[in-house]
Amino acid sequence: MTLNIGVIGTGAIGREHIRRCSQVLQNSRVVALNDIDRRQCEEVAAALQLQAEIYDSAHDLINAPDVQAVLVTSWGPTHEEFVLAAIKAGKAVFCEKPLAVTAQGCMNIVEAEMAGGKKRVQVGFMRPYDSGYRALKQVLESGEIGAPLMLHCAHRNPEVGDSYTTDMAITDTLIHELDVLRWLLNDDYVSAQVIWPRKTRHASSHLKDPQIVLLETAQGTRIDVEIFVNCQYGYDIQCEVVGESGIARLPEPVAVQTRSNAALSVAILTDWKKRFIDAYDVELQAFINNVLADELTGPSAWDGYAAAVAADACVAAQKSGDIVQITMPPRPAFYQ
Ligand code: NAD
Ligand code: ISE
Repeated sequence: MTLNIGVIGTGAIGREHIRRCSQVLQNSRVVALNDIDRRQCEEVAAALQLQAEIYDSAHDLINAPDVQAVLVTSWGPTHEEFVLAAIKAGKAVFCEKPLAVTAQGCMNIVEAEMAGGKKRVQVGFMRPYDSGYRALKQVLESGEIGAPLMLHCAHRNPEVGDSYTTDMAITDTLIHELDVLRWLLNDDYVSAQVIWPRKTRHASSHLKDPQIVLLETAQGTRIDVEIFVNCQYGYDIQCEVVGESGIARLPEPVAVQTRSNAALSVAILTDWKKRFIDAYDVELQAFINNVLADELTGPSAWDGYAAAVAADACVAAQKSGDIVQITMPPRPAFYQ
């Protein structure tokens, strides 16, 4: 069986996912494309030799009879509208992070999905599909290092464009840690605080960079995440768990070590697309398989909501400088 997919948004990650769904993964075919910039769809279709219909309206794509599942890879503020439309059309939808730009927007999706009585949404949180994070979780669950007491994490990008704003460090960047750490610890956040180191001269005048987010979980684990989006040297994701009787670290991506010119070196990646390339493949293959098997099991609309609630608190903490409480309603049985 082959799943016919329609993709809304043919920018950076949209193109990556179209390539995967049409050239890398099993049992999928991209049959429809939409973007507010129609030329981009034409370019992608030509570059990948796709036989895909190009729609001028995302809603027409969602409702097209031959589109069985929708990938939403457009700009964040459009996600809520397109995911709600896919749910209404009774179609499975894979939505890139963030599920919606506010917690209320995510809750609207949760409510619509529950009202429809069936899970149709997978959020594009790929890190739980990364082999490194999976191995780290296995160590934690084995009990080898005891209970997790503290986590020291970093999310570093070499640079960002001028349109990147201080709150995007939370809603666009930290959101991955907000999801994966909650999954890793099997815990929820109860408070957030943001503190500001000296600003780098490489950040644009309106951007505060770096920043450190301090999180506390319901079980009392303390987490610090450094977000540094103009670090210059590479795309670097770090996660160290300090347990009662040992330390566990996220493995580095595989890279060849060289000895030359009187130096011992290992290259550091610079492109986020490469750092989690396998995880993106695995998450989307899981989505395709699960839609075909009629049972979604990946990061859910509830996970999207939980990350958004924490993100809202972090943005409030950025603005106030205070420790902001994070309160989640109980998880509905639908998402157990
Ligand atoms: P991008 O700007 O390169 O692409 C976004 C595309 O959406 C553009 O082509 C734009 O024309 C299109 N678009 C905007 N409004 C639209 C509308 N109303 N209808 C149809 N198309 C519309 O951005 P990107 O880097 O590809 O990011 C897209 C989404 O994917 C964002 O939500 C981003 O956070 C997420 N993302 C996730 C990851 C990840 O690691 N999971 C990585 C990068 C981006
Ligand atoms: C980007 O949108 C992503 O989602 C990447 O995974 C992330 O690392 C980067 O910081 C974001 O800008």
